[in-house]
Amino acid sequence: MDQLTSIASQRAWSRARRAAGERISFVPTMGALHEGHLSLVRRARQDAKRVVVSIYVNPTQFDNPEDLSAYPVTLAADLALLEKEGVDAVFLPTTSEMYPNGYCTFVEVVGPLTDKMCAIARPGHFRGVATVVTKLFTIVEPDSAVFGQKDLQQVLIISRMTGDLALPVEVLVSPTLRDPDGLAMSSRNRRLNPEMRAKALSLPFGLEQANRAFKQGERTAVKLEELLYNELLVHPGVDVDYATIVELPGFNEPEFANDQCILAAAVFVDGVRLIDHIHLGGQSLTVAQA
Ligand code: PAJ
Repeated sequence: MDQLTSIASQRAWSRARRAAGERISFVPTMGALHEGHLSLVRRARQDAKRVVVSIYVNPTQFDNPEDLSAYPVTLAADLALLEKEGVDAVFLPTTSEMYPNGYCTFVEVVGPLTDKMCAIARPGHFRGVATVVTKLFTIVEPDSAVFGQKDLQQVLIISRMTGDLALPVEVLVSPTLRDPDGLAMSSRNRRLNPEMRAKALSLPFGLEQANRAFKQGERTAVKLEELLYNELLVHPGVDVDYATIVELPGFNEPEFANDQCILAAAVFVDGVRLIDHIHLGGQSLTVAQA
């Protein structure tokens, strides 16, 4: 597995592979890798002969400096996992190259995708994501890139941006991986002690309660959202950032839900921010909670 730390070396690596007629699939990450990330690597492997993974904790997408400094870094373990997956190259850029002194260029997606949910709670977050992903695409020059459905708003924004800017990258979406107890895997889960984790399970549990009500005929969006709030708010230390029903693909907030809708939420569990969503009418979640 090649480790590349400069833009020039990654670009040269990619160009040599493409000159040899090899397809490249790319998985951008911020490290602290778990099985969810590895499932994206496997999806990339199905798509292309060569797989590149980047590990970079992108400072411009953190609206809160404490969140950035608390972000877990586990590089040696990450590299061992990627090596085992047969990844061809890992790109480990430096901030001095990604954001050189005087950096002042950003990519911003506007409109319904960025006027609600995580965009409200985390001002500038998606601008940072869109900017770093655009830059990574121009460095790695992949044929395809794989993103997790777990970060649904993120992948919709990236798909939109890639299409709008005619970037020559196929955006692939991979399903959310969950731990056996039902919690969506996330690098932030490392910060949950057992008590916090039990509280965090109210998120997938509440989503499933709402999904069940939807399947039984409830369509009023606020009522479905309320079912989720009711599960979340009984736990001291759980703060709800948002719980919102949006309709795909337009990302509007309907008064009445239908089977094109998702219920998405972000919560703080004793200060740790977690997100999750469920497709209403879709597959049920099994959650280990009373
Ligand atoms: P990070 O949070 O490290 O996630 C990297 C990729 O893994 C994202 O596409 C995310 O959706 C996916 N992922 C995370 N948890 C997952 C799970 N449980 N199941 C499936 N996929 C999962 O998202 C980012 O990094 C950054 O914003 C990035 C795109 C790298 C830009 O900096």
